[in-house]
Amino acid sequence: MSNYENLSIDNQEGIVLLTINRPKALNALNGLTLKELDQAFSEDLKNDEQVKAVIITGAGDKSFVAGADIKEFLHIPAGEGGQFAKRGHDIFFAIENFPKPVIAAVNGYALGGGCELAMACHIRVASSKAKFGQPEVNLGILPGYGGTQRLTKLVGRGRAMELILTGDMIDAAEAYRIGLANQVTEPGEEVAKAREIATKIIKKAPLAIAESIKAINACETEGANGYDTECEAFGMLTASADFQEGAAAFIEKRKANFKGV
Ligand code: DAK
Repeated sequence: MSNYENLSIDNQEGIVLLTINRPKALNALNGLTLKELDQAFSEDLKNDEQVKAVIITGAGDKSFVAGADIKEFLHIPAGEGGQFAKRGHDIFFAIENFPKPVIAAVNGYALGGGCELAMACHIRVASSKAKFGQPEVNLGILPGYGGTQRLTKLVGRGRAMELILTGDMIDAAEAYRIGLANQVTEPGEEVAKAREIATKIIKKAPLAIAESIKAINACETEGANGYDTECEAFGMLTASADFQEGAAAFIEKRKANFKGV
């Protein structure tokens, strides 16, 4: 595992708690933090067999991630913004397509790039103190890490239009009501709830989980036929040892012992 400056990684029984650790800047995503997220999701956590699930949260009790680091991205050379957006998209795709479950434990502000990071995760658990928003229009830009797409898919076109065009923040209860948050907890309990969900998921057959993530994501991938992806995945899984084990365990009325093959 790499040494990280702005991320802390704590693996407990296969569930990694990844904390974005820049509390003085409300955990804003600067270039180094993005680079470290890329390293974590494209290599370190992906290739580590001891890692079964990841929970992302923010350091401190005020903020998950208050956006991209405004002081830093102000200095992006004119004409290079599109390139920066593409690099950011690749990092967020690595999270969205991560083959093990990724859960956002949103402990406070999830604004701009922070809301986009939470949306790239597979599931979002929010503290009742959390606030979500895409305030980029206040700065003269638009969401640049996939927010126009993921928010629209999660909450629908009308609500995405309202949130992005007004730049308004919404609280956790409203995020839950519109489908942006999966669950809301008392403050301070969001990581425990995310851990409870992750614990449940990692008891299932790992290949079935990875293929489910892939097939669900295919629903929203341009050019992919999600039904074809589902058929292929189903074919592969019915040939897996874990399918034999799962079916045998059901018939023998015992717990399945999945091996991920
Ligand atoms: N960037 C940098 N520093 C930030 C920050 C941010 N996004 N958010 C907060 N901070 C810093 C503040 O500057 C302050 O630092 P000091 O002044 O103490 O040095 C410290 O964190 C504490 O913040 P506040 O004093 O403002 O705390 P409050 O409780 O008063 O207010 C707040 C909390 C979250 C309401 C406020 O901090 C705020 O409005 N923050 C900015 C929120 C925001 O607009 N976020 C969206 C940023 S736009 C790109 C792709 C995507 C993006 C950019 C580029 N490319 C492809 C190139 C994404 C853009 C965004 O996310």
